[in-house]
Amino acid sequence: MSDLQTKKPQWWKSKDVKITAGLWVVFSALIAIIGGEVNARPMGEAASETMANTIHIMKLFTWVSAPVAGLVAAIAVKALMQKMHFGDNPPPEADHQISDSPKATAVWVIVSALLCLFALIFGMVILQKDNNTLLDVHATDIKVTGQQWAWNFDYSDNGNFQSEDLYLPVNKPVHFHVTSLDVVHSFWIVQMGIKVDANPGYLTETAVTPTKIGIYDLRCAELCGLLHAYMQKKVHVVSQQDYNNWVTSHGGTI
Ligand SMILES: [Cu+2]
Repeated sequence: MSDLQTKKPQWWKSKDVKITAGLWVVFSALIAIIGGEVNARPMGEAASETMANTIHIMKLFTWVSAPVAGLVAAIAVKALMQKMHFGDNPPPEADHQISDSPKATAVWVIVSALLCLFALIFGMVILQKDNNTLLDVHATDIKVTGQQWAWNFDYSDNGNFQSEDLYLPVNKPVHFHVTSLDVVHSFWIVQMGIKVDANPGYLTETAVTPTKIGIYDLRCAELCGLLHAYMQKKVHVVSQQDYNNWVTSHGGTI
């Protein structure tokens, strides 16, 4: 003890700190890779900029927060490895170097505040980008009606014909006006990263620009009764020419 009182302890040179730092690096890398890369893979390839942004922001936030989670995990595991106590004697008093240190508290508070600010600002920029499609006056308007357990589409900009199939032209913004005839459903185009509740008596809105020709999944994302799991459809994203042909073959106009 007398040594500690006369000489400032160089805590960062202690074996405990070195082991904790090593664990911190390992846990941070594991959390970043599993949380970011592995989790993003089952989401599939993005079929819109909205989805690409969603995947990007999910990976970025995971990478940024991984060192925080990694540090907590490292300290917890190190404490569990070391502070086991056997026998009848009480354990020695804990060392309060970090919890009593104003410097450590300041670093923790400032780093947390900066991370929150980063998440807030970056998230708002992405949200604003996504909302731009909603305001696009050239977007194709489609009314979406959910009911137990099917989806119907009114192509209001193409002669107002109705269809049970959802066809969209590639690289053209689409504005969905969503409602329900019975209970609450949720309109979710998985690979395009858009989802909005379908409420009876109300219109909710979402918009997207499909960027890849292909067949994608539309699912109901709100438990809506017995056959909820089957309330799904395919979304066909086609070229403008194929879209025009499909519309006219269903009695619509271009
Ligand atoms: Cu449902």
